[in-house]
Amino acid sequence: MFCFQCQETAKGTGCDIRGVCGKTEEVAKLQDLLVYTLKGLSEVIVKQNLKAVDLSSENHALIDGLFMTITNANFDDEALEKQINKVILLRDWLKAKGNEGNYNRAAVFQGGTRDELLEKAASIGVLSTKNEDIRSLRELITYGLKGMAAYAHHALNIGKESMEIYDFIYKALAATLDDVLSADDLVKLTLETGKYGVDAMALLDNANTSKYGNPQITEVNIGTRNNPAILISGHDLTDLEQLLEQTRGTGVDVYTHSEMLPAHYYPYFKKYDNLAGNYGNAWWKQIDEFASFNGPILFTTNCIVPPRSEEIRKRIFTTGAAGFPGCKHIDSDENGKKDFSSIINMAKTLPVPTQIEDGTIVGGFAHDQVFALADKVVDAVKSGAVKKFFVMAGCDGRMKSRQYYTDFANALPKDTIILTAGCAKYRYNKLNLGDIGGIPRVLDAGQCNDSYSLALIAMKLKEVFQLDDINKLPIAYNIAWYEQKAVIVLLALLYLGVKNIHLGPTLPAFLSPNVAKILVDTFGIAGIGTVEEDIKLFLEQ
Ligand code: FSO
Ligand code: SF4
Repeated sequence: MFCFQCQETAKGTGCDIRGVCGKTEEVAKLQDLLVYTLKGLSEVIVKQNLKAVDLSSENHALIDGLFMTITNANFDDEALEKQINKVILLRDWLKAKGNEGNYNRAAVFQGGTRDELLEKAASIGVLSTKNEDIRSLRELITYGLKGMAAYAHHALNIGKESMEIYDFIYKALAATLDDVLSADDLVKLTLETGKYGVDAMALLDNANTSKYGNPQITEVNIGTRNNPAILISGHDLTDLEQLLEQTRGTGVDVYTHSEMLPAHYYPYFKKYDNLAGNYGNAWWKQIDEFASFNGPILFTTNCIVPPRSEEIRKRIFTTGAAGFPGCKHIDSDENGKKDFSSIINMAKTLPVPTQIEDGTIVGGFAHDQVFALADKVVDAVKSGAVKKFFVMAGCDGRMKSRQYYTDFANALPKDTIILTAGCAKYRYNKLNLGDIGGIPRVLDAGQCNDSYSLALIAMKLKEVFQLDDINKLPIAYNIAWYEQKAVIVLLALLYLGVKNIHLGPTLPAFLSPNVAKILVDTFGIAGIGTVEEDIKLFLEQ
């Protein structure tokens, strides 16, 4: 195996024996083969000039499959094998209907036994592209597409789709097989991926807000109540909605975990008095926090950490693109309905959650809410009460070096405001950094995809201050990344013209020196230094 798609990759270069995330060699190979099969399907669609609007099963298999290969989403070898075989069937069905073309191996290889699949996987992994710059760009695009697929998947669950996004994913995946394309061609495609990343985040924003309303400033309880409970993790709001409906009146509470926290900000969910609060912190702390939660846990997406004990494994359920061997997976029926009764029944038999924190945290500063406060924000900037905004969005992770973000937030001057989104927030959302004239110093817009809100806020400020360039705003970008959704967020920000983004705690291992240089020279991308140096640098910018 060889995988270097996330920030925690072994030795900062690549996992080659077993994933730091817990992915086994077998799962890593099946994931590689699934991506390869999707590339083959894409090539058939592109070469036959088919359009997403005339496809449906293929579109959904495409985004499901990509999502299943995101870091920490799906560790289930059987589910991955099933998806590979499904994609091969779809691919061959399209080939049989159209002209026999001159296809890449990815579009012609046949399935087989598990051993045959693994043998095939061994020859098509990341390292099979020998030129390191081409490899770097192909992977950068592929990872961006994985993030895009995750966002498109959530939007689809709410009934919103974009054929343009699907068409682009087919085009871009097929392009990663094309040996004729130069590094320059792939750089252009990388930037185009950012454009569709903006579109995917806009699609999901529209899906979320049209169904659940615009996020509002909300205080979320982080303590516990005295009822049996279910913890729901991941990003999918439709799963939360169904779980809340099914637990209503049963005496079972529901707590959000990690990236599900922002669900509390949506008006729609405020009617559920069984939505009790948020339990715990960012994904990687689940190792301890699931033990003290006591009740069942539902993963709607990543980030799953392999459970430490059989007792905890039995309490974990997965749905959608998430999966873990030995954990019950709950599929939807043909109408998208999921039956969560087994989780609810289990919750009733287990002890109530052990309280680990108390008090509240505040969030809900997505675009609409911030626009409503625009006058106050603009006055605060004009009067000098707010000197600078720091976009500190993205992900959290296990590395000790991420303490930097807590220290950075603590060390920021009191006349600065942090704009956050994603699970990165847990490094500073409980610090009590105070407020500036009633505006909290940490404004949480929501999940990682809600970085889109932060971009809209920046564009609104550019308009209000009548600037010709988004980079002239008093906004600095100090972003933490972990997995591939952060890659699409980054590409989207680059497409929107944001320069001088600092990315940490380490730069991606999949950037070759030449590709990294392009990002540095063209966009001013940089890593992080010490807190003191970086704050000085940012304040001088
Ligand atoms: Fe975090 Fe995990 Fe949301 Fe990611 S929980 S790390 S970027 O899945 O998607 O922010
Ligand atoms: Fe390693 Fe990250 Fe890949 Fe897991 S996802 S195998 S930790 S690089």
